[in-house]
Amino acid sequence: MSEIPTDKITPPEVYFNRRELLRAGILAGSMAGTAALYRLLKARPMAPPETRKLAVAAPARDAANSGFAVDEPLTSFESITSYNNFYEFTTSKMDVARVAANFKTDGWKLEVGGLVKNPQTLSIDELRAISPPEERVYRMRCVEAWSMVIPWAGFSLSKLLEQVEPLPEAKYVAFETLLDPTRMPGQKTSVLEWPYVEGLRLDEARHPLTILATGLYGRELPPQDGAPVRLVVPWKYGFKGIKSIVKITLVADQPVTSWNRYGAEEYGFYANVNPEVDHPRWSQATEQRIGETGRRKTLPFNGYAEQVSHLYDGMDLRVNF
Ligand SMILES: Nc1nc2c(c(=O)[nH]1)N[C@H]1C(S)=C(S)[C@@H](COP(=O)(O)O)O[C@H]1N2
Ligand SMILES: [Mo]
Repeated sequence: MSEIPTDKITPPEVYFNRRELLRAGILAGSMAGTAALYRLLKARPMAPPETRKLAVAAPARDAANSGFAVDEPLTSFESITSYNNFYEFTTSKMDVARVAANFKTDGWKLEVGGLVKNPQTLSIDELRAISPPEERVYRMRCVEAWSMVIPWAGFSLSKLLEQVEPLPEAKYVAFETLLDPTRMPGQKTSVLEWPYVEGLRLDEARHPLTILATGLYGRELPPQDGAPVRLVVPWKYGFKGIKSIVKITLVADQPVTSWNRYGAEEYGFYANVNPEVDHPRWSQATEQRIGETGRRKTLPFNGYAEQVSHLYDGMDLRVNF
């Protein structure tokens, strides 16, 4: 916590929701309870705010109109970095930060190739040099029906694609996470097939809302959120946002994706947020915004319909879910 200015530290009762407080056996609002919670937080290894600060460009003036900044309260840094899905480390959300804490990303290389004119292998500094990190405040809706609002730092994937120049035969973009069970202990289990893979149609990948993020809350991504670089596609379920990417390949055919391979009836390739198409085992009509009590209505395309619905004109979204 030492590098966060004191005035930026959110009191825990603000970012832990009531259920978490009750589960911890602590009554919100009481002085004794608050003191006990501070002790609990000190005792458990918190999300590492030690990642370096990033220079993040202010959002464009028309940001709100184009969907680059959502006008809803931000989810706290602590919640974003302590409640995670990252099966390469553990399937236990509240433990990802601890298990991933020592994940080193020094010397990271991102390979971009396939059906392109200029294949490239980039360091993270070279990647950031393509376009300075911009702030993008997006809703994130997990398929499990919880959601957050996250201030990412990143840039439109389209800028990287322009640089490698896709060939006319390229129709999809395939993404791959690092495969290294010595550094990612969850890869010693077979909960998923490794490496984690994801994919987008080329026009989805080129949409200005689709970003490669290298930071959040003005700092480099911590390991648990996908350091050093992850995909963010705000109108799709969170699992499309593949973390710790080492490879991006332009391809002709729809690529295999991890969750679709795991269960095609439950997880489609498109995975656009859609309150009208339920998961076979639960409703997608509402969601739990982390840090709030009560539920919110889930919005078509996660609230980005104006920006993206045209990409799916003429498609049956119940078939192509
Ligand atoms: N490589 C990889 N990427 C992943 C996952 C994962 O397990 N492995 N989980 C996905 C899921 S299900 C979600 S909801 C988001 C969670 O991102 P967050 O932990 O930063 O909130 O990451 C996605 N990206
Ligand atoms: Mo998710």
